Amino acid sequence: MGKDGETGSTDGRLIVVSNRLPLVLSQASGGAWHLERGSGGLVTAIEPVLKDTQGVWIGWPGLTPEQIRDADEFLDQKSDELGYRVRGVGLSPKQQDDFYLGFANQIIWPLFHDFPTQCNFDPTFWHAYQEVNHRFAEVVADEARDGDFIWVHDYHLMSVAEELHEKGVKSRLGFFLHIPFPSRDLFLKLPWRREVLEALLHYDLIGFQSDRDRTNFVHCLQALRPDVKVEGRGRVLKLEVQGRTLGAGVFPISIDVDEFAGPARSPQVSERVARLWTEFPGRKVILGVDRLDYSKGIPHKLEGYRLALSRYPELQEKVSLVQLVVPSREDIPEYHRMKREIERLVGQISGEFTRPGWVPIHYQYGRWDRPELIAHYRAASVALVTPLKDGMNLVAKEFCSASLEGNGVLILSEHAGATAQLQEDAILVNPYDVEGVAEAIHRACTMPDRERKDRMQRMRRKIQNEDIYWWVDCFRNAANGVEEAEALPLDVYLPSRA
Ligand code: ADQ
Repeated sequence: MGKDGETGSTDGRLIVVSNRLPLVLSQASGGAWHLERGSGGLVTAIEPVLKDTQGVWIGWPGLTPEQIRDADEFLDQKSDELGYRVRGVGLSPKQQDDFYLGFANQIIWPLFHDFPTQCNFDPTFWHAYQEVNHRFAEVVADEARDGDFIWVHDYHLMSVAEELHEKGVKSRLGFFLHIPFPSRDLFLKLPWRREVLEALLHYDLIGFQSDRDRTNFVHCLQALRPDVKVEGRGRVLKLEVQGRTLGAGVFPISIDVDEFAGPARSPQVSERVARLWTEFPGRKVILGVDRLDYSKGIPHKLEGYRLALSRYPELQEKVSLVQLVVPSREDIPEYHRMKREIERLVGQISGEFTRPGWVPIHYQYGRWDRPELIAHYRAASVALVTPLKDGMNLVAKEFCSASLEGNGVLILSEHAGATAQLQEDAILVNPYDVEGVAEAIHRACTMPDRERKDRMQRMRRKIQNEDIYWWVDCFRNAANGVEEAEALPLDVYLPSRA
């Protein structure tokens, strides 16, 4: 369903399957269950379709199978209030370790983000992955009817369609990969490369964030399944697999623009923005917001900033970097090491450049609430979004949407999926090129006002036109074989254009 309530084009119900349910379940000491609804653009955009089709959302609410049995009745009651059904899948502590922290986050995540040396190819992780995908499929099969459309999300659940086919489920099946798909040479390092690729071919539609990812997927098919015929061009390619036809599409995910632009105008946020400007008098705020993850390239960014301050001394006392690092995957030792490395660099930069009355870097490890995040987006003159690799990167789009003054400059990694859409107007950098990042910081901080405004206006328009509602419609239409009314040229990023 479009944002303004236009009718979507599917017949049966929508069944969404994701590793996490978009809600947090907790139990008080007396045993009573409590539910907190999740937020975010994806939930906001999918909920109306779930309500409209009396759909179901299936996922792991952070509970064990025993706790799920206990919470089942409560979830059923809540389903009435939510307007769609929620079904929880329970995972034992061992499954949480081996499937989630193991296969998903120590194999697929690093490999698909180009960090093969971070991978721990422990075979027990693969067995847990299969077991958990099997368990998810059991719950989905229990819910599914023939006319339903089952939409599975992300790398945790690549084998669900295959499991469903083994159970004889006939509903149509879509899959969206939120993270990048790796190049052929990297994918071939996966000990279970054939199994994973074959599993994906069980979906009727496979969605990728960008043309880069889909091209990599097609190259992997050519290496491992040369019998698969690939036809067509544009948003959705046709794959012929032993008499079956499926689609491989490009659907760049986005945000609900009003969730950022609206609050950015509110008195609460406006007041906070004014205060931020007085806290940084006469200075430009350069903003970084990243989850703690090696794929986000935080140390590289800090090195680029350090070089900018020494190579362009006129920036000193005129800019401050505000870097928020959001805690994530704290159970994995590598993330602790990375945090120490970031804090060491922050300490060094502060020690090197701080002057009375000026601190070059304001580092925070924690979470901001929505108004605080939006106030920072709006107050910042420059956003430094420099992941080493990213499926999309929503921070880039959120910054543009909240940039009400319209004069923010986006410095964006060419390895983020968002680059395909924003390449004309962001300042693109290769995050591994520290000198290039330093130069981009200088360019952003000295860009004439007119140019900043023109670039930001075009990016805001693009994000508005291709928002999260557009994304949901695009995917569902493709799943229904509906051709785009207006075949828009696909945004493709090629470094030769930069
Ligand atoms: P992530 O790796 O989590 O997502 P990203 O797209 O940047 O990366 O999204 C981060 C989200 O966290 C943003 O929506 C942001 O607002 C939110 N966030 C950041 N700081 C916060 C804070 N302090 N408090 C609350 N929320 C905060 C994965 C892929 C990405 C892909 C998304 C969506 O890795 O490439 O863009 O999924 O498909």
